[in-house]
Amino acid sequence: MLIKQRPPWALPDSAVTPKAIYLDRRRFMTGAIASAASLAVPGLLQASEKSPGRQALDYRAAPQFSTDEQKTPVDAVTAYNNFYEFGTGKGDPERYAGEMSVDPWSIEVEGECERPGRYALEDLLKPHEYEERIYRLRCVEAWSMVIPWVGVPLAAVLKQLAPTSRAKYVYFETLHDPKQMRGQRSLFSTIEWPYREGLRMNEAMNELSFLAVGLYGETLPNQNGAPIRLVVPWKYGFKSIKSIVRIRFMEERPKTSWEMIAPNEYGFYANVNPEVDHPRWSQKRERRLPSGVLRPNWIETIKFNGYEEQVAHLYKGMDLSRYY
Ligand SMILES: Nc1nc2c(c(=O)[nH]1)N[C@H]1C(S)=C(S)[C@@H](COP(=O)(O)O)O[C@H]1N2
Ligand SMILES: [Mo]
Repeated sequence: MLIKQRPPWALPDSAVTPKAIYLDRRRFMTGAIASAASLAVPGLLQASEKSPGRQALDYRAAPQFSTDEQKTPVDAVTAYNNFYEFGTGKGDPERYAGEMSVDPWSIEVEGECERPGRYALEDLLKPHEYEERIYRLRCVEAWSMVIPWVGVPLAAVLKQLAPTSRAKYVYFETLHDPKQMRGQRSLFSTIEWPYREGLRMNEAMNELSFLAVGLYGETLPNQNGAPIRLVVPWKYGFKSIKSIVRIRFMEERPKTSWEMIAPNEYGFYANVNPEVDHPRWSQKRERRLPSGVLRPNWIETIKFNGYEEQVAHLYKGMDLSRYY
């Protein structure tokens, strides 16, 4: 296990969550009166109503990975999405991701590791305790959210697979199944399926890298990448690949989807950086959702999305305007 020190930006969960919800969450965690708790907690009830198939998860809060910023309401988190497998409109994933079946689910593990093979998702997750982490998510399109994820540290899962010393990168793929994913049947898609992403090994092992299986205390809605997706909070959202079916340890840097489409616009690193503009728009500011025409809610973008202290050391000596 990593030994965690409380970083200075940490706040206890009780400071960012209304007290009634906080108290009820404690009851949830001890497994007591789950149904009574959901009646008493409007936030959770709302989440269940949105996606009737969602299950409550057992997890412990990880307050050292929290923020005092306001969480984005669950309605926005689950209705304004990027998941091109179901279409390019922000509402398409909520509308169509229900056409994907996520149970049973397995992940193929391959490449430079000592325990390759096909793992049922439950088996991969069994050794780990779920935790909640409230992270900012900053899309390259200049909007952002604050999302309470539930899941496990990526490092813990990768260590269990025993990468060899030749593993310098880890690569991920999303499900490719045009029968279930209507966006993959589209003739106009720019993405060469499956959706692909990757991290350098030391980025993947960083304490912030996370595999989410839930949000707002319940299993992930399909549109957010059920049953398991990556969350890399200091990078643009496209790195946080959804509905993962393959993990490959590699010696060479993998080809990743957005870099394949437009390498001059989307780099492999994709670290949030207000000093490096996208060729077609500024990255200095972002719309914090919910945002509307009358209240666009523009805020300043922060380098590494505010996680500089945890990750800046990974890029020492690198020219971030070249390795964007
Ligand atoms: N497989 C897959 N993963 C994906 C995407 C996608 O289109 N397909 N979009 C990415 C982008 S651009 C963003 S901003 C985030 C959005 O995550 P959310 O919808 O849960 O907010 O998912 C990322 N993961
Ligand atoms: Mo994005």
